[in-house]
Amino acid sequence: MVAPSKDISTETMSQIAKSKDNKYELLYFPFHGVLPALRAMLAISGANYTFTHPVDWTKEKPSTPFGSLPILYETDPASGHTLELAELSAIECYLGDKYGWMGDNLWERAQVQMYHSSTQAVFDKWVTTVVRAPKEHKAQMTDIYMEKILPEWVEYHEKLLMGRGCNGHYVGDKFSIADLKTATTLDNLISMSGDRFLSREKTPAIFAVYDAVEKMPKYAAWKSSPEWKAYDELNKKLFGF
Ligand SMILES: N[C@@H](CCC(=O)N[C@@H](CS)C(=O)NCC(=O)O)C(=O)O
Repeated sequence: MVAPSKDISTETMSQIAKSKDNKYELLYFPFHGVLPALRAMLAISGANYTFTHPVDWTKEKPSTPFGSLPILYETDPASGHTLELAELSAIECYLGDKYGWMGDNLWERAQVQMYHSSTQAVFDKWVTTVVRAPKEHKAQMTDIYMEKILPEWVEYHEKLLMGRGCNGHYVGDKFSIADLKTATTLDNLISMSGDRFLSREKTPAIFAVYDAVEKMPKYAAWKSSPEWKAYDELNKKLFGF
């Protein structure tokens, strides 16, 4: 865990944030958790980055902004100054802006955030309703998720992507963090529900997004790396998906 610089102005921070030559450290637990899209963003960015894990989380927690992970540390090699950014969606949008994955204008950016947020929500609901449910309510909460929450996300996203021409993108004809969030979340959703709701036959438009992301060479390389597989293994062992 790098110590963030506290004695520099927000103007200096903003200058540092503009550079693509900075070194990133992304701190999170050693499983996928909520990070598949964020880790993939760094993996495909071409940036200089490392993925690190807490050594003793109980001790480290109080010195983090909100007592939770992920946190992105970004160090400017010239000055040695380090910026610290917490909160998953804030980090994803920040990197999305930096690498051109937020659409091409203000309205497209808002649309990208809208689709990204809807998909993040369907995953977060799985965590809050099912993963964190007390043992005696788990089956009931799983039913609620499978009968209502997931099918609703599937139905609405399939319909809107069909309406956009089923071209593999949520906004325009360009890759964005909305596409990436759906592709990475789909791995989890399929792991939870098999082909009950999601398949190339039932949801071709959602799969067009998935396939477009999977075809990106840097993304494919990241997903077949030993590091990705180690996160996947621990995720399945701890959470079953
Ligand atoms: N609002 C935070 C929530 C992140 C979160 O829930 N992190 C969990 C892991 S997925 C965490 O840090 N848990 C450890 C703890 O709360 O002590 C975000 O979006 O980044």
